Amino acid sequence: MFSFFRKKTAPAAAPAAPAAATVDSTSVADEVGASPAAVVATEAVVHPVERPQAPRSSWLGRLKAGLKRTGSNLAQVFTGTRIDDELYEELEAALLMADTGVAATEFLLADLKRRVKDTQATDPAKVKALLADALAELLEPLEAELTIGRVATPTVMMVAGVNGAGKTTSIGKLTRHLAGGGAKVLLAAADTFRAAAREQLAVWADRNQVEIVSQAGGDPAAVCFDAVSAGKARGCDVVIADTAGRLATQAHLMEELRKIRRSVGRAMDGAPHEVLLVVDGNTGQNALAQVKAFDAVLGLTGLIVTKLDGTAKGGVLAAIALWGRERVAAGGAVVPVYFIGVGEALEDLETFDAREFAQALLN
Ligand SMILES: Nc1nc2c(ncn2[C@@H]2O[C@H](COP(=O)(O)OP(=O)(O)OP(=O)(O)O)[C@@H](O)[C@H]2O)c(=O)[nH]1
Ligand SMILES: [Mg+2]
Repeated sequence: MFSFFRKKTAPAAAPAAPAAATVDSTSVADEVGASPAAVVATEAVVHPVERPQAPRSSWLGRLKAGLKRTGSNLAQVFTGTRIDDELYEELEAALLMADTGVAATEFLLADLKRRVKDTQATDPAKVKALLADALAELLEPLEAELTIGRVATPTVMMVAGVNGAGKTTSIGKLTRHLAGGGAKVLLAAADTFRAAAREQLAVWADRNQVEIVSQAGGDPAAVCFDAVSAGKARGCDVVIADTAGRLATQAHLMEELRKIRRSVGRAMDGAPHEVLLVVDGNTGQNALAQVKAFDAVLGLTGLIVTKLDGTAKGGVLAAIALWGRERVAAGGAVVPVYFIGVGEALEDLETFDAREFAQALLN
């Protein structure tokens, strides 16, 4: 089993990959109704590259800087000397301003009041610490490590999200960590319509020296089928499909995602093993709406929340966590936040830590 973001050193030498150059995908194409996908960049596959990892503390600084405004708005609430209705009203407003949403704000306020009562706190500064506890506890179920090779090999991941959420960039960053850890990665450019999208993914594949399956203007489901078949045939550890951005309201495009999911399942039993949604942390409550809508269509297994280094307010994570609780209460599984994005560079992807996040938010 492979576990990422824990493993800092690359293995000594990667076995040379077979120089497979084509995918025999005639039957594939027949099945999903498209011509075989072209395979590009098929040199020796895994070259674990040891790049210096940014220390976690500097990453946390960027997160804190991104969430600064929320932090100072929330901190302002606790500068008085009394714990009274006014404090709770100001806190409610600050949480709503931070994109926490009505339900999660109500949940946090009720939880906080309970904690204040239990601890008989009298100092607003103590209430702030109790809020950090309440928030960390709410967010805690979102913490999980993405593992590969646990269920099957290759581990097949499908990545979806609205336009510009940061899917391709996040895949590039993730690939870097996977390849850096010695995993053999294959990327599938399922955004077949835009040449720029294919090229963007190809650049990430090139940088990370991994293979990519890509095809101009073809059927995204066929490309993914071919990629998974190639991943199996070539002994890859991971296959990651980068899909085109779309709104959850575009029914035909959501249907296309379903089709991709199905064709991946036909290429390999049990695949996709991960269905990841990438959401832009700046989109506030809209991010929660995206999570719900994509989950309803695809059945999500994890999230990547990007752009938390910018003007994001961060509260939406609490809203997502509350939604997750309801999902679990209804018999579903947790949809964890595997990673958060805190910048555009390769190393700007980190695992989600509830306590750190709560502290960054209440900076
Ligand atoms: N600041 C910041 N920018 C990011 C982050 N993640 C992605 N971006 C930027 O967001 C923009 C869009 O990223 P893409 O990866 O192309 O987004 P996408 O979801 O693949 O977009 P489409 O394929 O067009 O739907 C790029 O300029 C990225 O550099 C992040 O964590 N922080
Ligand atoms: Mg993209």
